[in-house]
Amino acid sequence: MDLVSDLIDLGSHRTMVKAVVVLNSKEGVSGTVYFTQEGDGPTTVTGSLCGLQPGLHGFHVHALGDTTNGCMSTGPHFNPAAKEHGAPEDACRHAGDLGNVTVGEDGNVNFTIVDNQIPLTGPNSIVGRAVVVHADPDDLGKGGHELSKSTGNAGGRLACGVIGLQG
Ligand SMILES: [Cu+2]
Ligand SMILES: [Zn+2]
Repeated sequence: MDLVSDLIDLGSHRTMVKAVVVLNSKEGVSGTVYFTQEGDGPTTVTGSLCGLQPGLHGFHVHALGDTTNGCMSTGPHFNPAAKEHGAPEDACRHAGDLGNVTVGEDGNVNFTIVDNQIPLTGPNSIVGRAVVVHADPDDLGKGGHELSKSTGNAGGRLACGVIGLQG
């Protein structure tokens, strides 16, 4: 089935919204992440990243689409419900808490995440905010570090980009 007939099948009250972010960094990390959402359903996140150290890297939506000072000006994790940091599957989490991506020995990762807290429309839309990939694993709020409940102690901000609408 091609894209046009897919859109028609969704009907007038179930529209498909798409967004994309291109990530880059001085450290040589790059990648592209796509977002799609049908109606009020979950958002599917499909990405590929390269140039990372093997292992786990924290992966979040940060509140601001401001890269005037690189990834440092993208603000904290997107948190419209004013909760503590957590795992994607936790009831208590920031909306932007997408957990970790697991990078292979070749420095690359391809991943798909399906999540209910990162809509592409409405008051809590993530469009215009930033995706950030971190240097270290996100401890998902459970590491006992003073930063666990705010950032997951995920370390430096290696790469980021601003989420924009896609046609
Ligand atoms: Cu982050
Ligand atoms: Zn968080």
